Amino acid sequence: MGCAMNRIRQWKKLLLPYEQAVEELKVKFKAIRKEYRDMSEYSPIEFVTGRVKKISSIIEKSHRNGINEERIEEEMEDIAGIRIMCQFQDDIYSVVKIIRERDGRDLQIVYEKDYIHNKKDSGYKSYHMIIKYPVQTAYGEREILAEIQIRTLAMNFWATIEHSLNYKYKEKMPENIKLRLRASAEAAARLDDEMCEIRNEIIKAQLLFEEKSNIIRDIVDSIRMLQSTGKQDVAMAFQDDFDEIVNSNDQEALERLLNRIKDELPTYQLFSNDSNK
Ligand code: 0O2
Ligand code: 0O2
Repeated sequence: MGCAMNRIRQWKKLLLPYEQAVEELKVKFKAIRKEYRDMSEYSPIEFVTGRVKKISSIIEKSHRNGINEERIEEEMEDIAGIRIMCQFQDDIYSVVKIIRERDGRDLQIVYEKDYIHNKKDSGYKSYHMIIKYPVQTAYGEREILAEIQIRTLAMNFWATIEHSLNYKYKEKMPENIKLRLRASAEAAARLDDEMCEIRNEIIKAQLLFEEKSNIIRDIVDSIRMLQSTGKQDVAMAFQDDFDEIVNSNDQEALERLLNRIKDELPTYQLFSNDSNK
């Protein structure tokens, strides 16, 4: 009993820094996406997920790959896993560039695997980066290994389904299912190529939407700010103007309104004076 409790504590102690690393890395990559979106710019990151490998999968993988239990931390590279999804294949390389620029700063790249240009026999396509990441723990700094997988939405759809079938059949996947999966991987790749063809059109539409929602956010914030500075009547008048045009498709009218409100805000004058210096 005591021995079993000890094992559980050992696993917990081993996995805690990985849990922290996954949380930190998720926050960092989500922040990149938010920054682009808030600036009405295109984000190569669509969404981010992360997980710590399950104890049962760690044990199974260590047996499969002949990793000694004492060497798990040095030799198992994906106990901490981050997955970054992109809309288009080109975005994957933009994300790779962003991560490379951080090499030697908050993370260290150990090596990279390009399964986009060299897809696996299964049909699997993703870009993998193995990194070293320092975590500050109650017991001091721990440097852990983590795997970042970067893929498109279509590749993610395929890989998620294929992974669950692999889990079911292990090494004994029936030949006809294997063939179908390979064919659907090709269909996913064709979908990515098609989307790439109309990439600019899609991005333009998305940016337009993002820009409009950012302007509306700024108008609402500014009217609230006007109210809090005591200019109730002016704020009410702007609110009426806003209600009139908010459902129209007239982005220029929204921008003009925002500028008129900004002119009434003393803080904005302060900012514009600063930027003129
Ligand atoms: P937001 O505002 O939706 O971006 P978590 O701990 O929840 O942050 P976890 O557990 O690693 O993350 O992964 P989870 O819960 O599977 O999904 C993480 C984020 O990815 C969630 O958003 C999901 O909404 C988002 N997500 C999952 N699948 C898709 C998808 O197919 N398309 C899109 N666009 N997003 C998806 P957040 O981070 O909670 O917040
Ligand atoms: P999880 O947590 O279940 O996703 P190995 O895993 O030993 O074959 P290696 O060198 O450790 O090989 O890593 P590799 O093959 O570069 O990438 C490992 C991870 O990539 C896998 O983790 C999967 O998440 C993903 N992956 C690789 N090949 C495929 C594939 O053919 N189909 C799918 N769906 N995913 C793949 P694990 O180990 O499966 O763990």
